[in-house]
Amino acid sequence: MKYAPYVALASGLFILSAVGLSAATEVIPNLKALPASDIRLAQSGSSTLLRFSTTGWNDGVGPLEVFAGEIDRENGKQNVYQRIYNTDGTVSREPLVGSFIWHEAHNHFHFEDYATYTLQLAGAPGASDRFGQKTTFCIMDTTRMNTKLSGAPKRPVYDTCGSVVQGMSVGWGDTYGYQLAGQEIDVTGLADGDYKLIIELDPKDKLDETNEGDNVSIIDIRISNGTVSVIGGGSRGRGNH
Ligand SMILES: [Ca+2]
Ligand SMILES: [Ca+2]
Ligand SMILES: [Zn+2]
Repeated sequence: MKYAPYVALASGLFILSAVGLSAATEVIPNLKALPASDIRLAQSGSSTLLRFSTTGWNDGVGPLEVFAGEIDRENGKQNVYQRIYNTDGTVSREPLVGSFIWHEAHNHFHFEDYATYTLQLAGAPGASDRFGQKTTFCIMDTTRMNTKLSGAPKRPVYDTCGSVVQGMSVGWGDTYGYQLAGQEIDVTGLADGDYKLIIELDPKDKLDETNEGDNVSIIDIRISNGTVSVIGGGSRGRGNH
């Protein structure tokens, strides 16, 4: 029994450190994709483009924040890390989540692998899918979605397209308007018919979120005689870059 006090002391320390760890809980964001909005056909030279607005928003418990790190010597791109905070405002961890790349047409840095756009022939998936070009984003608070959520600021926090820090606050969304470069799928020569326009956010699951299962939105559209109409699942977009 000589060593019993030491055992008691050791287990007491263990309990203290376990309590200490649980006091600092991570506040993790959650991206959600709204259905595409402002859907229209536009002619560009000899190409026909399906243009649309995209809104993703954060209904998680913490901000989505990414920041630029060092240049990756392998690919020459700027590494981007996600900053995950604790409830007490301290930083919990900063995992590597991708790259910032310079977007010539937008004239600012974009976060890679933020979203993918797919047009799928309804009833025959895979038969005639068309894809948007690689979609990159400047992430920022452009659209107030639900500022009644716990931790949601009343005003935008990430209000510029930063070259070092970008983010999306709790309760805020980021809308990319249909007129912006990249907000299109080439539908030249596509047969009239019903299609599903699918938006997937964080398709490579680089960003840590509370729910990885709500990142896809689908809207049913009909393309006929040079016009496009929504036939199900729609919503109206707000705000713009
Ligand atoms: Ca999500
Ligand atoms: Ca994710
Ligand atoms: Zn941009």
